[in-house]
Amino acid sequence: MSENKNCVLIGLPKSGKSTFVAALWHVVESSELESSLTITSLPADRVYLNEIRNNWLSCSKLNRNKVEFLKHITLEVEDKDTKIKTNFGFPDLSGEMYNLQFESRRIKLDFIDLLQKSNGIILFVNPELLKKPILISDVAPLGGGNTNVDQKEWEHKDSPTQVVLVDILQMLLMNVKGSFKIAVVISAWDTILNTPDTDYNSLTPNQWLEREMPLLSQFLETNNDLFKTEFFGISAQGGDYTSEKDELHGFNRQSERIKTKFGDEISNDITLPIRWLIND
Ligand SMILES: Nc1nc2c(ncn2[C@@H]2O[C@H](COP(=O)(O)OP(=O)(O)OP(=O)(O)O)[C@@H](O)[C@H]2O)c(=O)[nH]1
Ligand SMILES: [Mg+2]
Repeated sequence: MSENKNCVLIGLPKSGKSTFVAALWHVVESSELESSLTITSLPADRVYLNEIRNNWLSCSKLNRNKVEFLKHITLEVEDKDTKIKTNFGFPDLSGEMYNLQFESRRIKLDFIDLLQKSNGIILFVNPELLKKPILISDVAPLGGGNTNVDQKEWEHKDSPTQVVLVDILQMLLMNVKGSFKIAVVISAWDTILNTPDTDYNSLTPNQWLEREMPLLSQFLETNNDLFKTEFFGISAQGGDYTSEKDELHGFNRQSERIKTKFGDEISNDITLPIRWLIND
């Protein structure tokens, strides 16, 4: 008998959700590499999974999912060590929907239903698309005076990424019960590994979040009585599809281009966050 576990993938547009799903599906279906989880039966509906996987294999960017998009995916997975089987459900959703949740401060009932059936979430952050806070010192020197910054009406889309994510998490967490887990995935981790600054490219995912998104990091830390948190740096593509395409195609086994940083360790195992979410 397999246990049922569910999680919701959360992240703003282009945060890397669908690319993660595409790479994960390739890894578990192809069994090219030994990973922590394997699938024990194929899901009935594989059309979407195969479509995004084909894009992933040919190093082509995925289309952004539209607001109303919701693709239910359930995989029956087995843990390599414990041999425990789990039916793991995780719908792929549109990042635009989360933007709308932030703007309207409303969550649809069917989304609340998804959350209440879930044991956790995977929160995706794309380090390439961070909107950083603007410091008061950058805008107006003390005592006023001229500034070179254009003045304009504030809009929701001007909010720093970490403010939006904390707001979304606060709304979501009001609707969950029992023990809950948050796996934070910093996507496009290759962009961090490829920077020449050795202090930066050697950061653990947790240290990266503390440094680049302190509000989100502190929110997760202060609320650690409400949920457990773990941090993963994942390069689901393995690199940039334009400038590094030849190198990415050069891998005999495409699963080898994936990189996962967990603590100080780097591996190809993209299943690690799922395994952490599933295990008690
Ligand atoms: N360099 C690099 N870029 C990545 C990686 N993963 C995703 N990206 C890029 O990030 C962007 C968004 O990827 P998606 O997976 O489509 O993002 P999403 O969260 O599904 O976006 P929505 O469907 O709009 O919610 C694309 O431009 C990808 O090429 C990676 O591992 N490395
Ligand atoms: Mg998507």
